[in-house]
Formats: sequence, structure tokens, C-alpha cells
Amino acid sequence: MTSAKVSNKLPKDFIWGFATASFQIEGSTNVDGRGKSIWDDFSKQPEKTKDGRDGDVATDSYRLWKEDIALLAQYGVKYYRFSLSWSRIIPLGGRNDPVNPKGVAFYSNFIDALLEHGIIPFVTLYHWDLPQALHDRYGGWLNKDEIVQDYVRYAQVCFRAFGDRVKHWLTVNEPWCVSILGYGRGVFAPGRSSDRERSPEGDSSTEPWLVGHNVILSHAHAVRLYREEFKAAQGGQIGITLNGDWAMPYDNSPQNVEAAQHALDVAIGWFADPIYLGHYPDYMKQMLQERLPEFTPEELKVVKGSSDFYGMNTYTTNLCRDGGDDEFQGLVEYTFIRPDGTQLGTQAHCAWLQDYPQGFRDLLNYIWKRYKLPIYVTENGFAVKDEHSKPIEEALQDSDRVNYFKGTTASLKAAVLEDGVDVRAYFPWSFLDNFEWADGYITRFGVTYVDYETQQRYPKESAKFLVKWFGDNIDAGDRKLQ
Ligand code: GBH
Repeated sequence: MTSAKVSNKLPKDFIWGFATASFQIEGSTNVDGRGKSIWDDFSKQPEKTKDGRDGDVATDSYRLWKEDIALLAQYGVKYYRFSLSWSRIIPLGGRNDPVNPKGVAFYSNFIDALLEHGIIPFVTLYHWDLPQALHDRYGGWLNKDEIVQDYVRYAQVCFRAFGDRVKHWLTVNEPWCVSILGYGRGVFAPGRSSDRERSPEGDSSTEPWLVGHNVILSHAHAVRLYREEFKAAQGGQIGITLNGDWAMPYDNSPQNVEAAQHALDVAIGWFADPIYLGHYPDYMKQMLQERLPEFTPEELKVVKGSSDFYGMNTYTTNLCRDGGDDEFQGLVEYTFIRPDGTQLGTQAHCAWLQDYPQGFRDLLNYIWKRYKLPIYVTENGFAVKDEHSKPIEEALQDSDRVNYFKGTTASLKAAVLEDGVDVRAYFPWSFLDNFEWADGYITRFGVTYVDYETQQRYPKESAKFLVKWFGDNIDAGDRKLQ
């Protein structure tokens, strides 16, 4: 008898490519009718970014988009994940505001060019750049009745304009960051917080939970619209993508084992539990009591099951210890230092990131067991320490990033082939060094080095490693039966 040889590769249709986001790369914030987003003004306020720089130029990708696509094609990616700028498409943002034909044309041409190069678009509708006008008019994400309708209309414009060619949609990137960093810690736009040194207004004890709730509803109503009015004709998939790092108990004590679960409940379960399971985590209800909004039964019907897959952005692992007063981490303290004093892994340029590939494998297993849907890893990456101050030739030898990706790709493969986790996509973050939000241009996540003086792009070793790795580790489909 003949039998198919068990492949030691990822399946033929495994999705891989690099990822970016509109405000981090486009620049040209003032052309072709684009309206302002909340990041435009925020990044220009004193001390909001580490280097005092803003997104006006970024990697200049609005002008250099043909070169970007040529480089993606040179890398040989199958997919490209990028986001649309709401304020290019509807400059004032609202459901009764005009659509900007130049904004639509830009993305339409971009999508056509990707497809001509054999690259499949994977499109995020919202990666943090809310039209400023919506924030000014009614408080943006704080205002449920307005934002849900405005977001759904924006999504509808995009499905209509691009859905004939776009078959992979992400509604929102990382709602935890939108809520906590924008309305709790106040470190991201719109920068609201109870900390009066940081922000003239805001209430960190209530606003983030309200914003999270409204983001979930906006996402869910856009998915409903897609399923009811577009899916049959366009045949695409739609879902949300959540940030979330693995949470590992600091030690075996019961309270720290429990703390790790609490950390996951707030980082991930806050959004994933309602969307995939139909309710907020009990721990969040217990922690927040009446500060956690409730879904009406009608809302829950729209929310539950509103994602075709599990979209995962993940970077690191936190050792978790019970205690502290940080609700945004579930009243859990994070550390990278093990009880024996050793570090968990190689330190990145940003304080929150160390390299620990086993955590990626553990997280994939946890998500698969809990939510039981195919997983699309839509971001994973590393920022090499002090890369910004190295000469280019040295920065291109990004061995800490190469090691990071060696580890995470090995974990990816082990999760799929040994653990049986249904992972279908992997997008390293990021295609290019870019505007790293509050870090400005100091922290670099790119597999491609960008010289911000010349806007020249230079492939780093990590890009070469990943291109080769996916070439070697995805089934070509021509394996003969034995
Ligand atoms: C991603 O978020 C973003 O989607 C992407 O745009 C960004 O460029 C990339 O990360 C690299 O940063 O200590 O309060 O500053 C990753 C998830 C969650 C990681 C919040 C940083 C720090 C919180 N992020 N975390 S804080």
C-alpha cells in the first residue's frame, strides 16, 4: 500500500508576508484631500514622541509605493498586510461626510499593483488613525451611538470600493492598545488619562473600558454588514486582530499561577471572550464591577461569533506575579527577571520586549484550545537595541532579530506540526523601519532598514532569513506519494 508521506513543512496554502500600518509609513499627511487623524496633532504635541518627530514623512510610502511593491515582490512574499487610512478615504470621517475619490483611487491602484505582482492584499481597516474630526465632534471612540455608525459606514465604503479584490479583512488592530494606551495610560493618541500632567482631561478608571466596548461593537457591526451584504458576492474572510503576549507564572505558587490567567483575561480575554465565546471574562467583571459596560442581548448576538479566525499580534512573554494596582494588566506585575535572577531572553530596544520563543508556542496552544478557530499571526517582531545609532552596514547585520525569528518560526512550525495547532498565517512586523508611535523613529522594527535622510531601503539579514525560511518550509505541493 502506498501512503502519503507526512510532510515536515507548513501546508502549501500557508499565508506569509510582511506587515505595516498606514500612519507608520505613508507620510504625505497633507495631500490629495486627506483629513487629519488623531495621530497628526498628537505626535506634534511636545514630548509625545521620544524624538519629538511626527508622521508627516514617515517612510514616504504614499509617494514611494511603487518601490515598496517592487521590494515586496523582490522578497517574494505571497501576501502583504497593510492598513487603510480612514481620513484619506473619508477626510472628516462621518457617515454623512463625503468620500474622497483621490484617497479611494490611491488604495485601489495600490491593490491592483500588488495583484499584478502576484501579492495578495491583507487589509486592516483601522490601525489607530481615527479621523480627528470624529474625536472633536463627539469624542470619537467614547461615543457608542455615533462611532459604531460612522465606523460601519467607513467599512462599507471600503468593502464596496475594494472588496472585489480584497478577500482578507481585519476590522481593528489591537483594541487593547486603542483603549488602554489611548484612554488609560494616555501614551498614544488621543492621549486621554487621569494623569493631569499628561492630559487636561480623561478618566482612566472608566474610559478605557467604555472604548473597548465600543470598539467591539463597531467591529461586530462591520462584520455583520460584510456577511449580510458583501460576503456572498465577494467571498472574503473578515475578523479582528488582538495584541497579547504569553503570560507565564513567575513561580509555581498558586497565586502567581492565577495571576498569569488574570493577565491573559485582561490582555486577551477582554476582547476574545465576548467575540468568540459570547461574554466578558468573569475576572474582568469582578475587577471592574459596574465600570465594565454590559452588552444587551441584541448586541451579544452581533458580537458572538463575529470573527472568522483568531487574529494574533504577539511579541513577547511576561513573567507574572500577583499584585500591584495596574488594572490594565489585571492587577498583575510583569517582569523579565526569573526568580534565580536570570533574564528571560535577549532584551530589545523597547523595555517591554524580550525574546522568548517558547512563549509563542505556548500562546498558540492556549489560543487554539480556548477559542478553537484557525489562527492568523498578523504581527510578530523584534527591535534590536540601539539599531538607530549604528552605521547602516552594522544595522543590516541584525543578528538579535535573526535569532528572534529563528526562534519564533521554529515555534510556529512545532505548534503546527507537533502540537496540531491550526495556524494559517504569519506576518513578521514590519516590512520597513517606520514611525514607531510614541517611540518616534528611534525604535526600529523593520526587516528592511530605512535611511530617513534618503528614504533608501536596505534589506537586513532578518529579511533574507525569513524569505529563505518560508521558501524552505512551505510545502511546494509537488511532493510525490510514496
Ligand atoms: C504593535 O503593537 C502595533 O500593532 C504596531 O503598530 C507597532 O509598530 C508594533 O507593535 C511594535 O511596537 O508599556 O504602556 O508602552 C504591539 C503590542 C502592546 C506592544 C503595548 C507594546 C507596550 C505598552 N503593544 N506594549 S506600554
